[in-house]
Amino acid sequence: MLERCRLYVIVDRDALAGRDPAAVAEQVIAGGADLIQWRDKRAGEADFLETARRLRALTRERKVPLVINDRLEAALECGADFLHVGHTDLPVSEARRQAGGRLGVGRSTHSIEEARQAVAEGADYIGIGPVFATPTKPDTPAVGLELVRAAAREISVPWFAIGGIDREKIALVSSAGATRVAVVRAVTAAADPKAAAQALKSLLNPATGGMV
Ligand code: 3NM
Repeated sequence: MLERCRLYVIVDRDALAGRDPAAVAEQVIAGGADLIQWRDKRAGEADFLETARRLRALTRERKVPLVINDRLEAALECGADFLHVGHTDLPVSEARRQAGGRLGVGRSTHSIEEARQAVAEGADYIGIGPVFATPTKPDTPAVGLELVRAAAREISVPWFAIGGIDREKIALVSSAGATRVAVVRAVTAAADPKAAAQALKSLLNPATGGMV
């Protein structure tokens, strides 16, 4: 399922400027997003879960896998496909155990050592970043394109370059070897999220105009 995923869009409440997460997700999927994550670091549990359920209904209908950031209970309750954990959160194997095998697990990594460790722990996919400095994750320093090159050389599970990637910078991460990217602002904060997703997707797949 993840093998074919190229454009991963993280719907983060903080980037939406008050817009409805499900409405934005719908446009993003129409623009070609292959994977959707729901992320809200500040919402209360009930609020988070309510949106998670709406996103689950939408993504199920559109046949797009849903990832839940960080909240195992909500991921199980809404019937998500994956849980995404940060490097300092639960180890992948522990998250998988607590989910009783009902969720795939993705992990953020910020160095080649962390990436290797996540793969060894059995992550289904990993994030590699932040490639460029980003206000969406302000406390994590940029790792640069060298880590993208290293991942391209040796990481065997699907991996997504993330952090500060937009229409201009996507060419840099592609030429460093990334075939998958994850974004927040470049798509969900755009005036036209569908067009923004289409543009990124076509830049990832220049030969096919984004139809892969
Ligand atoms: N995780 P934007 S970077 C949520 O490196 C997140 O693990 C990162 O947002 C990591 O596309 C990041 O707006 C923020 O820069 C990505």
